[in-house]
Amino acid sequence: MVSATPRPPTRSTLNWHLRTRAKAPDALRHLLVDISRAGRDIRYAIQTSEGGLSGGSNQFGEKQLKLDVLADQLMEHYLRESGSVACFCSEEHDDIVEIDPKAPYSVVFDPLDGSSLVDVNFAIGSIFGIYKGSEIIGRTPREQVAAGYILYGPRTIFVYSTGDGVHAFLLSDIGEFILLQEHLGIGDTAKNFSPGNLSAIHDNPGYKRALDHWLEAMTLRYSGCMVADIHHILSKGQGIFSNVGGAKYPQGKLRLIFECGPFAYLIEQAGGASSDGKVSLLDTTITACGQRTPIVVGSKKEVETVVKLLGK
Ligand code: P6P
Repeated sequence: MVSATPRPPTRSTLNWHLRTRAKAPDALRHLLVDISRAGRDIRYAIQTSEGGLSGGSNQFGEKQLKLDVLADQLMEHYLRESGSVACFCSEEHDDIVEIDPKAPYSVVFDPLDGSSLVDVNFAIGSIFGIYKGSEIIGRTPREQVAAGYILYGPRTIFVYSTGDGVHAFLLSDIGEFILLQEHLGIGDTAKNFSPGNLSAIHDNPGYKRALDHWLEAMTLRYSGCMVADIHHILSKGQGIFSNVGGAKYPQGKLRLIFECGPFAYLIEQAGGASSDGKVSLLDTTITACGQRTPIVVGSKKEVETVVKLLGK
């Protein structure tokens, strides 16, 4: 007799979780597994490729490392191979890349966030967001049907949400992502703070007020890689991450489309909050690939406190 509720296999794989827990449409399930395969190959490239500059620059004028280009090529390869991608927007491409307008999904991604930290052997990551249809500009991050990241640290972790909680998987010895934790949650109060673009305190008095507030009773946890720093919040179940405007980056350093939007989706799915200093980042309209936005994400009560301090 076939059991009514599917029992988890001995090792709950990402594919099993997407099919039986998330109940993701097949095309989305396959796309997420393909993105995880790109992550598996990017991790191998990080561990085995030579370092150094590629000689090129990205749309932001940032010098590209050979690894930036390779990670982008690997992600593009798997997106094209999936057959499910209408177009994509990558930090390493100047504009949106069309693939197949009849395909069901569009993907935004930062193929290797924090890549400048690879030579100091810090954890770095890939970030992605998925939208239904072939349009990205004009959408809001709330319209994402999935978002996630792959963290390349001592362990390689794949984290995703399709709108029913945030779930983490560990890359196993045989190259499969095996379920590590379901429904990661974020409590309302924070003990740790992760302050990016900290030089902004010199010309953003609200950010200086927030820093003084954090230094009173909280503990700094900051690596310089957004993926690692926000994974710290999801893993510990508390914390606050920020990167807000100052003289050098008036809107903060981070991009809405492939950094802040996916993380706002994940953090709010885990019970936390996100803000651009005024409203939830999920409700910010995407107007351009290179659009930057202030970001404050993490424990709900702490985000509320910091937004008040920024706006005073
Ligand atoms: P800051 C890495 O280059 C990155 O894009 C994010 O991963 C990280 O949070 C931020 O920049 C670091 O900013 O101001 O600390 O150098």
